[in-house]
Amino acid sequence: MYKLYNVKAWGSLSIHCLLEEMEVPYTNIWMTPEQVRAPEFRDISPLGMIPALGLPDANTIYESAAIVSFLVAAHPDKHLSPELGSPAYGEFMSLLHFMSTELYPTNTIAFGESGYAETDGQEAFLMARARERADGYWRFLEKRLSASGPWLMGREFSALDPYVFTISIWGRPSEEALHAKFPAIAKLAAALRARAKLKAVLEAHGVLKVGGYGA
Ligand SMILES: N[C@@H](CCC(=O)N[C@@H](CS)C(=O)NCC(=O)O)C(=O)O
Repeated sequence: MYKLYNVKAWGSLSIHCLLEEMEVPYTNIWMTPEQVRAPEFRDISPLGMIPALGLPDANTIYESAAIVSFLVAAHPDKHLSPELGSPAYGEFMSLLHFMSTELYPTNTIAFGESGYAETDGQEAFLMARARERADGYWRFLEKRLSASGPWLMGREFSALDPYVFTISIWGRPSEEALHAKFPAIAKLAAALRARAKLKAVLEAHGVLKVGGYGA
């Protein structure tokens, strides 16, 4: 059985949604930010980060994109990605890695959590530049969704959708403001919130309603 190390409305939300959509057995381990930051947690997740997923053989994997890739490859019968190795799978992987290596960390900096700034002025500068860059990334996703939505892979819901949804709830200056700027992202978020399999999870993370993260 999988073990999900989970913090409310943190990056583990996307994996939590994926496990629910897949209907595979897992144990959910709710953690506080303090528990995540405790040195002992690094024995499980070496960078001290969420999400981390314990595998049935007791190894734990980390990095959200690696966890998504692992789960869709381990459970191809759940159809939460295009067929492994197909051209559409290549497109899926491009989007997944774009989101994990560009959008996610840029968003973290836009939040004021760069870890690079020494002064408030530097932090404000970094936040403004990161928000601008994140807007460009959202525009790219918005364009794709407007042309071939409602989901990131078109008509088929996939593991990419809870992933982008999770980043969108952290929208800056707010989720509402992100939705006002990017209507196709707002539409995806509404459609995801309407999925019966995800309601309980979203409720547990406090994000069933728009703006739940900042509330
Ligand atoms: N590259 C990592 C980033 C994960 C990440 O930034 N996680 C944040 C929560 S959303 C975290 O665990 N932060 C630790 C902390 O704030 O102490 C991934 O994609 O899994």
